Amino acid sequence: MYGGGYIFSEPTQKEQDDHLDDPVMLAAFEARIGQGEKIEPQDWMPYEYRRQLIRLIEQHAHSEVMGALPEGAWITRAPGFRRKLALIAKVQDEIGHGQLLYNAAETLGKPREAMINDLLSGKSKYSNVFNYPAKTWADVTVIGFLIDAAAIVNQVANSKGSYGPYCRALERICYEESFHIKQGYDAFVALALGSASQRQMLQQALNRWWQPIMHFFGPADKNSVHSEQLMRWKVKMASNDAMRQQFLDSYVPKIWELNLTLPDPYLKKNLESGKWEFTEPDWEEFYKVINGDGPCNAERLATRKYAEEHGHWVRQALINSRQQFAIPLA
Ligand code: FAQ
Repeated sequence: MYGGGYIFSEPTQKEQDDHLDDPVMLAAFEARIGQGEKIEPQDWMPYEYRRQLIRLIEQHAHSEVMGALPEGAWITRAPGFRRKLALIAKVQDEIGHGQLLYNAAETLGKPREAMINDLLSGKSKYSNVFNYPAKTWADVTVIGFLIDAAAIVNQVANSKGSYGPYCRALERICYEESFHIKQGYDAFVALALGSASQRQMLQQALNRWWQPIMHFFGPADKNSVHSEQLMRWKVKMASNDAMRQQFLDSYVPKIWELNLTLPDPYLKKNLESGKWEFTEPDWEEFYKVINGDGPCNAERLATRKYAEEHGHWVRQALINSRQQFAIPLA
């Protein structure tokens, strides 16, 4: 266990009912959200708002930390010193994003130790995309360009949401992600304009990642469990389908202009509706992956557990030195 086996106790049913049954408090809360006010940690909030935010921010934090693993494995193999430096900086940033997001989730009352325990035990989810292997350098460029792009679509929208600490964390994350996407795009274009074998390697990586990227935005709206409530409370600022459409709109043309193809013969923009049409991705595969049975889930969790266990002495040394020299908490 991390941090001495801290177990987070969920509020009791009575505590939930006490809040949910208070229509005056709930109406005042919803009015504030309607007026575009930010909700801050000390403010009253319905149990379900708190619970949903913890779930979503925690999953997001885990995704950043787990998301560093596929690219992190390529630091020693990045082609050339410039790419290596950029990749090291990016991977470090992703871990920093995890830190910002764990801080935001902690403001809602769930301690970080409990979040890490839930990640390591498999109780908490993290993004589907990080359970696939980065087989070649081209996979790293697809992650750096298109996964970061997908993340930006989601995060820019949600940074305008209702919970202050999450929005502020997202704003800062978006600044850094906009650098990441530049380095990802640069590396992606370098392969696209490179030799025949570089183009082939890129095309194969694109084919491998397309479906996980389509899954990234979550199930179709009609099957989304949480969207309706999260959108009403302005935690999610657009639905899964709307974000997927926005991503397709912005990035498919950038892929096509490099004369690359996407592995979906039905992908096209319907000029009348203005909507992208595509083959429905395999949702069975999606649920398998997010429930722990994807190609790399076991490997990723084992790597994370190894880091937790072998990093214990570092955390302990930091705690000891803080106590010894009375270093204030940042
Ligand atoms: N992966 O009812 P909905 C990044 C689950 S950061 C795994 O539609 P919701 C940076 C969902 O949790 C990437 N699970 O869910 C980076 C729920 O399960 P639950 C992460 C998924 O919450 C780049 C169930 O399906 N970004 O990439 C996924 O309304 C490069 C039902 O679905 C965020 O976390 C999925 N893709 O909408 C790092 C942003 N989709 O909890 C390194 C914040 C759905 O009931 C390198 N999160 N599920 O057991 C969100 O905006 C939302 O949570 C969605 C899902 C949009 C992901």
